[in-house]
Amino acid sequence: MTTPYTIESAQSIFPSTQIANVVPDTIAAFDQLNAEDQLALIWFAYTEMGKTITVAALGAANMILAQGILELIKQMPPEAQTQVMYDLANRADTPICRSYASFTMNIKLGFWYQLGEWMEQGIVAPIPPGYLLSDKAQEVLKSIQAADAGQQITILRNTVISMGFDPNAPGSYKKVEDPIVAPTEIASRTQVKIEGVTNSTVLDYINNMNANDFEAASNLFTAEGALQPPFQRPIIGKQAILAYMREECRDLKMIPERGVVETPEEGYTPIKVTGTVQSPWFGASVGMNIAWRFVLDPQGKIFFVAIDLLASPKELLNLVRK
Ligand code: ECH
Repeated sequence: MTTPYTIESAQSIFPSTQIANVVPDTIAAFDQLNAEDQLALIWFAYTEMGKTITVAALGAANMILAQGILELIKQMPPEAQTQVMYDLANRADTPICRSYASFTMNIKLGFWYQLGEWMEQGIVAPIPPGYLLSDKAQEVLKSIQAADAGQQITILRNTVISMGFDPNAPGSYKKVEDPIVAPTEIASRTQVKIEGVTNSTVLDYINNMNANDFEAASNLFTAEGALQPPFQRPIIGKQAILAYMREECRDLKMIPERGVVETPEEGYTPIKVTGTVQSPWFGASVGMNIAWRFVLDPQGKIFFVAIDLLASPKELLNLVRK
């Protein structure tokens, strides 16, 4: 049987959606900088943001795995501490860089959060006071400053994720596993309302994600369905999607606002929804403007969904089909 969509063609539904290109552009420029500049730049960007991290997010990450290495770094002389940080930024092949690469996203973020605290307290070598960024690094810092808060934390997160030395294929999800989180009890779950969308698959998807019920959320996909996170390639297949959700989707708060349902083509229905999402790290203090672009199959299963980080809040109102 022929279907009107392939995963590739589904990627370009709702083509007028404007995504935050500042994120990949800034990351590409950041990657060109030397390690010293990279670390100092992150330090300036992070401290300037002045957004407090919700320490609950740290508790949820399985920090035991990083604790040994953090203690090791704490005991080192300052020059060695600085060297470890340079190695991480340079993706050098060292034992610490290999361990770091095996951490889940949340442990990597928790690891740097801890080092940042210690740098501030003088327990770990700080960025030298008065450090002067190169002209190129200044430019990168400026583009981060010009981005909105959701874009800024995405840039920060992406710099952290790519540090260390990963001997496996990038983006492989056979990491050290986080403990599986128990879904919210049925009685305490929230039910979203989306202006313009009453489709039950879409509502179930959001409600299950908000309840950390990743079994149920991944079961809404077709066996070979795909989920495409912002600036990433699609993750294909129900099992891979479940593994991804367990690692990266814990305690997200999705607040969809409005959407549009297109007329089905051979039973396949494109649906676009816009709204915000909050991460456990920054809670309600940073709402990321996003779009979900779904393609549902004739049985109402998710054949494809792309999540886009939007270029501007104005994009929240863009429900144009073509
Ligand atoms: C210091 C200086 C030296 C170097 C470093 C430092 C420390 C940096 C630190 C940075 C911490 C950054 C953090 C960033 C957190 C970002 C979280 C984001 C979350 C986005 C989630 C989204 C979810 C979307 C999705 C939806 C779905 O429907 C499907 C799944 C999914 C300063 C020491 C390094 C400490 C904590 C951006 C958009 C809606 C795709 C997940």
